[in-house]
Order: sequence, then C-alpha cells, then structure tokens
Amino acid sequence: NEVERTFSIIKPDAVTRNLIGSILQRLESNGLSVVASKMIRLDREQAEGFYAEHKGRDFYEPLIEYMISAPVIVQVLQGEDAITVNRRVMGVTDPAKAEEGTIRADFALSVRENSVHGSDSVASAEREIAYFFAPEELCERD
Ligand code: DAT
Ligand code: MG
Repeated sequence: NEVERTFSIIKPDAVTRNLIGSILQRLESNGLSVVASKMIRLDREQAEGFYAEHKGRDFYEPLIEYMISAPVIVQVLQGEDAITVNRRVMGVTDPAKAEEGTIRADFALSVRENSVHGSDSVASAEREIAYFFAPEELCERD
C-alpha cells in the first residue's frame, strides 16, 4: 500500500451548514492527514475548468452555479491509499444510494448538493491538486 495524496473539497452545502469540522473528523479518523487547506470562493471560470470533464451534461450548469454559490474548503489529503480511502469515506455520488456511515449518506442534501468532492484516480488527483495549489503550499508530514 502506497502513501498517496488526493484532492478534496468541502462543498458549499456543507460549509453553509457549518459541517466543516464534522466532515474533517470523518476524514482524519480514517487515516487521511491534511497537508494543505484553504477556504476560497470559486469564480465561474475556476469552477468550469475544474469540472470541464462534465461540460455538456444536463447537470453541468446547475453544478457550476452551486459550486460558486458559497465558499468551499479545498484541501490535499495524504495517507495510505488516500484516493480510494477518501472515496470510500465519502460514499457514492447520490446520497440516497450511499452506504450508511459515509459522509454523503449522513450529510448530503441531494445528488448535486453532496457535501464533498474527492479525486477518482492518481491522474485526477495530480491535476486537481495542481489546479488549486502551488507545490510549496503542500506541507511535509509523516
Ligand atoms: P463524484 O463527485 O462522485 O465524483 P461525478 O464526477 O460523476 O461525481 O460528478 C461530479 C458532480 O456533479 C457530482 O458530485 C454532483 C454532480 N452530478 C453528477 N451527476 C449528477 C446528476 N445526475 N444530477 C445532478 N448532479 C449531478
Ligand atoms: Mg468525479
């Protein structure tokens, strides 16, 4: 098992409802350590670029509107198999289908307002981390 880094967002619905601490608790207690973190309000161009793979889908425009509707926490998480572990702790995209005890099952409001983002592959993690963080913003941790 390899130590990996993954990219995470605590999305507007969760920030707005003061769920940052509850969500971080789930991530940290599952072996994911924060190595970079900041709160930002995404602008339209940032949100569109981040979700470029979904451009043209029916949910794309409302997704962009939602992502720019309030601040988010963008963060880099490190741990053994961090990409897979983060996705497991998050639960699947639709909270109605997410396993009990996952962040999305317990906190998400809808498929769109689903509280968290997590990279789905090593390639996505590298792209997404670089999209929001300069290399020197990542802290070394054991
Ligand atoms: P995930 O965030 O689980 O990686 P995704 O990459 O397929 O899911 O989609 C990105 C986001 O777009 C997702 O978190 C919420 C939104 N989305 C996806 N499918 C949707 C749908 N059918 N209706 C509304 N929003 C959707
Ligand atoms: Mg995705």
